[in-house]
Amino acid sequence: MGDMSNIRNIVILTGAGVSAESGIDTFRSAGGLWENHRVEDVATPEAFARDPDLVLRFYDARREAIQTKAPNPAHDALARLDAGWGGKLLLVTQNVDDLHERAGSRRLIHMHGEHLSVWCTFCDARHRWRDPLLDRPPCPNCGSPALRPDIVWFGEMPYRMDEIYAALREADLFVSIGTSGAVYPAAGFVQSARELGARTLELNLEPSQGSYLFHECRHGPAGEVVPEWVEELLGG
Ligand code: BJW
Repeated sequence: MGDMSNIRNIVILTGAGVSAESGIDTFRSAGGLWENHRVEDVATPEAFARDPDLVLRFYDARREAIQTKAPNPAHDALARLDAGWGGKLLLVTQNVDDLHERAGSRRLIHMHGEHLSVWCTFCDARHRWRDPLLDRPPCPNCGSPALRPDIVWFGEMPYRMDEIYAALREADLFVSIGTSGAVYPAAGFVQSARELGARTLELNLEPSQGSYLFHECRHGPAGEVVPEWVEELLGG
């Protein structure tokens, strides 16, 4: 990966491809999650207002499913990097599963929310949550039946953007793993990182639509290319 001796601060962006080998569907590939659902029918605030049962059923099923899945060697490697890297490191995930934290990653931001969190639209509280929402359970804080998935839908602001851009400003290396680069603002991080002086690397199964924006690309399954890259970085 060229000269790595000057790398101290790292920002890593992950997407659905990092969890694919754990058996969690990606969004846009053939056979992907959204082949059976139109995005605008399930992943917008308008869809939730129009047909809350449809949206809640969709998320109840996925919340249940992720609890039966386990981290794969890509998650494990990123957790080893977090534990072993002396410089700054921030793992920004677009994923709403909890496999990074179950693998042991600590310096982690879920920019698109989490399946295992709910948000009360009445009192604004958030709670850890594993059960279905379809039967409208009361908010543990205010008692209102107003819980929704704590997921960032289209048109909503992703979480903790100030912290993410602050980390990008300090980054010497930006690495994008298993994401198609189709959804903004995450898809724009590579350009921001480059403009701010970072080296940029893509690890993905195949070239993404933004591959040309990276200094270097490595293609292959995350469960193989991520551990290889992490060992290189920790060993070097
Ligand atoms: C492997 C692999 C293996 C497979 N190993 N790799 C025009 C221009 C710019 C922006 C916009 C625009 N029009 C609208 C917007 C904004 C919009 C947007 O980007 N839309 C695009 C469709 C154009 N963005 C937003 O609305 C965001 N908010 C925002 O911009 O706020 C500002 C604002 C506020 C108010 C008004 C206006 C602006 C919010 C985006 C929220 C995204 N949420 C979702 C859904 C969550 C719900 C759910 O989970 O159901 O998050 S979208 C969905 O896509 C999910 C993901 O996190 C996200 C990214 O997908 P990802 O991870 O890249 O998955 P895939 O499937 O696309 O790719 C997988 C990749 O892995 C592939 O490349 C495979 O090859 C690879 N792969 N197996 C390695 N084994």
